[in-house]
Amino acid sequence: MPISRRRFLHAAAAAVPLVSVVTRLRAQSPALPGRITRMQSPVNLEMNFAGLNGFITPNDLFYVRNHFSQPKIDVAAWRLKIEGAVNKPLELTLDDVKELSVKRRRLMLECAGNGRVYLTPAAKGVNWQLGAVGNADWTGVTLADVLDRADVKSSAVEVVLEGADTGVIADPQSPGPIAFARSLPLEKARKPEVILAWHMNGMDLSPEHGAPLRAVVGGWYGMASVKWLKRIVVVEQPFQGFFQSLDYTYFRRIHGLPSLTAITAIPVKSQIARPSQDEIIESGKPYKVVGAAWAGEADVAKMEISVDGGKTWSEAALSGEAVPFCWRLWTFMWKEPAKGRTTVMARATDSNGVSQPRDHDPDRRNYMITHVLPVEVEVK
Ligand SMILES: Nc1nc2c(c(=O)[nH]1)N[C@H]1C(S)=C(S)[C@@H](COP(=O)(O)O)O[C@H]1N2
Ligand SMILES: [Mo]
Repeated sequence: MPISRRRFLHAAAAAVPLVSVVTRLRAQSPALPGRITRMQSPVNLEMNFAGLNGFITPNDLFYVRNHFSQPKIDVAAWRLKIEGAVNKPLELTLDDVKELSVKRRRLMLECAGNGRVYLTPAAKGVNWQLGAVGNADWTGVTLADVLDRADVKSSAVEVVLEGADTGVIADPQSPGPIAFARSLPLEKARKPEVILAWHMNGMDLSPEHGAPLRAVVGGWYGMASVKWLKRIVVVEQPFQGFFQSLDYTYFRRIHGLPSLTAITAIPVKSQIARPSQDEIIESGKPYKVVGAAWAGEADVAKMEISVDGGKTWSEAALSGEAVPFCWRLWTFMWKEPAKGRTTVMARATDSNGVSQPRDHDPDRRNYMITHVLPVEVEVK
């Protein structure tokens, strides 16, 4: 059960010694509520992943990734424009958007730089630990329905999503302020897992998560899920914007030639929520190792844990049913932790038989960090 701030404050106010309140909360979840600030301006916040305690990430714990400062939007004046290679250009109010067929989708988001702090040598970019990932219920309309209304021309190849936030990039210097924008090939844009949402976990989308309307692109890294959506441009040539030709690219080998390519789908990955680094574990007592695993457009097929630094592996239990484009929680009972220092590791395998790599592939630059991460603990 999630620990609400109110419960925490209520217990504290009831004059229970704070130490015992904290101990009790930690017994349920080792992390107290709240996010970790990674950058003050623009605001970048991550969840404390050690506090993972449910399939859905509460809105106020859900990470925030901003490249520019949050735009101020007057919803009454706001319009969504759909233009470019369409037969019927549109300008929709939020109410117009809501008139289309309303869909609910459970989809997770992960920043392509999640886990960057674990790269050696230290990499450029926001130094996320494990918390730039979350899973939510979204309410909106499919991008496909919006595109159908605009009647896309047969010459179209991609759909560019443009946000209302703008800023100047220093390195390399941008031609003045540019907007955050990303494109989707038409094929992905028309998939049912791509929606334009105004509700997150049953609540109005908050300004930090992209109000009044944002894209959520299931199975792809977070940069595709453009917030504060203001314009959809259907194009007849692949888009080469900053956030997919310079930022958010990796080297794909074409006949041995490394070629900068836009990052898209999330490869298989798992993260250990508990224990965390340097946690002290009681010897001889069963310890429940918990975490989450995900696989982008595929499913998680197998989850394995090692409590001896990767020498031997045992299968962990996947909880519940697989929900497409969401993470899957897992648990592993470590029956008899033996005294000493040891390393816990987790490794997921997806439905295509692909497992997490041992090491970070340098072709991925400072993105797509999915290699197995060791968690060192002390058993006493
Ligand atoms: N307009 C706009 N959309 C954006 C971004 C942004 O900076 N501006 N950041 C992207 C990135 S890199 C990620 S990981 C997700 C994060 O969504 P969240 O802040 O709601 O968690 O939003 C994406 N959409
Ligand atoms: Mo991101």
